[in-house]
Amino acid sequence: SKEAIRVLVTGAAGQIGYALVPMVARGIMLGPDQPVILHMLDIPPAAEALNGVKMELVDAAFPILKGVVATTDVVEACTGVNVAVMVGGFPRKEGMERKDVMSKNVSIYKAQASALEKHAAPNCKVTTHQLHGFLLRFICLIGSNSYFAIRSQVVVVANPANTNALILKEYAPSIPEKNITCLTRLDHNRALGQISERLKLQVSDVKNVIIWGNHSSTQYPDVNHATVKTSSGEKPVRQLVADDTWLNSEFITTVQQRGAAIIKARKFSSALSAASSACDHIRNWVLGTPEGTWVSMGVYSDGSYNVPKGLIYSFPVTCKNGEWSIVQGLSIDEFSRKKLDLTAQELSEEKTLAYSCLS
Ligand code: NAX
Repeated sequence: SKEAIRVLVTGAAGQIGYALVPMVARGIMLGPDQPVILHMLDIPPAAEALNGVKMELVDAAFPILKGVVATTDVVEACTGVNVAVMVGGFPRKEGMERKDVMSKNVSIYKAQASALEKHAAPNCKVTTHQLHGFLLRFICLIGSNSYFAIRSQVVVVANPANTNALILKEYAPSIPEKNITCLTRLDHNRALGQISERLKLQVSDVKNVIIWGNHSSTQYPDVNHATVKTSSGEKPVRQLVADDTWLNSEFITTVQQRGAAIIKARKFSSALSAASSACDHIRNWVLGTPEGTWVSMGVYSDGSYNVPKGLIYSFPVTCKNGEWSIVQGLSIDEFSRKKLDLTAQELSEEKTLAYSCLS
C-alpha cells in the first residue's frame, strides 16, 4: 500500500478550509487511492471551531484519511508535511487601508516561513536531502519499499496571494523557489466556465486559456491560444465565439470581477470553487497536466515573456514529474502586452509595499 502524504491546510477553520479538507480526504487532490494525513492549522480564537472540523472529519469516515492533526501550533502543524496549502490570512475589513492588510499578512507569512524553516522535522524516510534542512517534502513510493523525494509543494491561497507567496519564498530560502506557488487556478477555471457558458458547450471541452499576472482585478484572462473540442476537431475560441468585442471587454471584466460578484450574491467570498481549484492546482502539479494542455499557476518569474524577474506572476505552465515549466513561445499581441505589463506593474508595487511593511 502507498505511504500516506501529509497535507497541511492553514486557516482550516475558515470557509475555504471547510470546503477543502473533505476534498483532500476524499482523494480529489492527490487521487482516490492515495492515503493522506491532514494537518490543520488555525489561530487560537478559532481553535474550538477547528476541533469541530476535526470531529466532522472523523465522523465522515473517509477511507483514505489516515490521520488528522488539528492545532494552533505552527511547528506541530508543519512537522513532516509534504504538501502545504496556505489559506490562513488576515482578511480586509471595512475601513482598512491596503497597507494595513498587507502589513498583517506579510508578518503572518514571514513568521510561517521562518517557523517552517527552523522547526519542521525532516522526513525520516529521506536520507540524502534531510541534511540540507529542507522541511516540506513530497515522498513517492515506488514499488514496495523504495522512496525518492520530489521536494516540497506549497501553494498560497490567502490574499494578496502572489505577494504572500513571495514573502514565504524570501523567508524560507532553503525551500527551492520552484516549490512555492500561488493560486490563480480559480481564475483560470472561471475563464473556462465563462467560455463554456457562452458557447453552451461542456467546460471539459475548453482548454488553454491563460491567466497572466496578479490574482487581483488587474489579472489578464487571455483566450488568444484557447481552443474548444468540437465534433470537427479542435477550434480556436476566437473563431467559435466570433465576437471580439465581448472577448476583449465583458469576458475579461467578468473573470476579473467574479470574486466580487460571488460576495455580492452569497455575502461570503468564493469557497467551494476556491477549494476545488486548489485541488486542481496541486493535482496537476504533482500528477502532471494532460498532453497538449496547460494550466495557470502563480510562479516565480524567470523573465519569460519579459515579465520582471523576482515577482510571483501567473503564467501558463505544464507539469511533469512534479515540476512545472512555463509554456514558451506564445505570441503576445499589443493588446495583451499592455495587460501583461499593467498587472506586472501592480505586482511590483505590491512588492515594494510588502517590503516597506517588513522594515
Ligand atoms: P476565512 O476568513 O473564512 O478563513 C480564514 C481562516 O484563516 C480563519 O479561520 C482564520 O482564523 C485563519 N487564520 C488567520 N490568521 C491565521 C494564521 N496566522 N495562521 C493560520 N490561520 C490563520 O477566509 P476564507 O474565505 O477561507 O479565505 C481565505 C483566504 O483566501 C483569504 O485571504 C481570501 O482572500 C483568499 N482567497 C483567495 C482566492 C484565490 O483564488 N487565490 C480565492 C478565494 C479567496 O478569496
